[in-house]
Amino acid sequence: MKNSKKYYSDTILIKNKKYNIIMKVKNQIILALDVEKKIKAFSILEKTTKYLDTIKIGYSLTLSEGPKIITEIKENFNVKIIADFKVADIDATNEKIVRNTLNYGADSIIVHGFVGEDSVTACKEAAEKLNKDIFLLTEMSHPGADKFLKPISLDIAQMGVDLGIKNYVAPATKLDRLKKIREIVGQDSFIISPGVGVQGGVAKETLKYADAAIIGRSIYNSESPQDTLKNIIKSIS
Ligand code: FNU
Repeated sequence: MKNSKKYYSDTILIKNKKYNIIMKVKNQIILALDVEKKIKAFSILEKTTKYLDTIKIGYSLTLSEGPKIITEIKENFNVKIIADFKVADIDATNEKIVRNTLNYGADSIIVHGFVGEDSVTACKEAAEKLNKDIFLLTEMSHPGADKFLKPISLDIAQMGVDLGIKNYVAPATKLDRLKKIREIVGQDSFIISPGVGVQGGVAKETLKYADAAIIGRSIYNSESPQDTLKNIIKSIS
């Protein structure tokens, strides 16, 4: 699909051949639903799913409500779920984490790259067996990532390319880095970018290099999540 600005790919296997299914991220915004209670999560989703169709959930919600929250959200809302579990273990353990998470209904899962090729490959293969896909985390958005992750993040992106990974996470707070990562992974890859809003990133700037912006607190902590979301969408169109 040519317009990589609006889609991320999901790999399926047909007759042992890999194909990329293209999934749309509505309005190029992914909601990071880092609330801790189901009631709050559902309330935010009720207010926002008119304007978005992809959400990211992480440990905040899954540890307090249990992993079945993934299934429950899928049953009640028409959204794609990216599980932000930043998987970073040995290959055998990674395989179990990815398989279980995707079996709960997540459409995709975020995986750390710094653990290396064998660990990442285990995640990729586990996802592909379920006709799903992973996002490879290259560099992170917070200042502390500059010390250990920044020196290796471009190598992580290159490793992703070498492994045939199509979906990446790269920071909205460090546009020079995001740009470099885009150059490495190419225009056909799909980059989602956290750090817009509270962490200082700006959606419009981020989307010059990324395909979708991940936004959490600015939306779910605002008095009117739907108005905030509408304003962000207006700012990027
Ligand atoms: P908000 N997140 C991040 N930086 O912020 N997955 C990264 O480098 C990264 C992430 C997540 O600041 C973070 O955990 F790889 O409230 C949170 O869920 O907009 C979201 O992106 C940002 O949330």
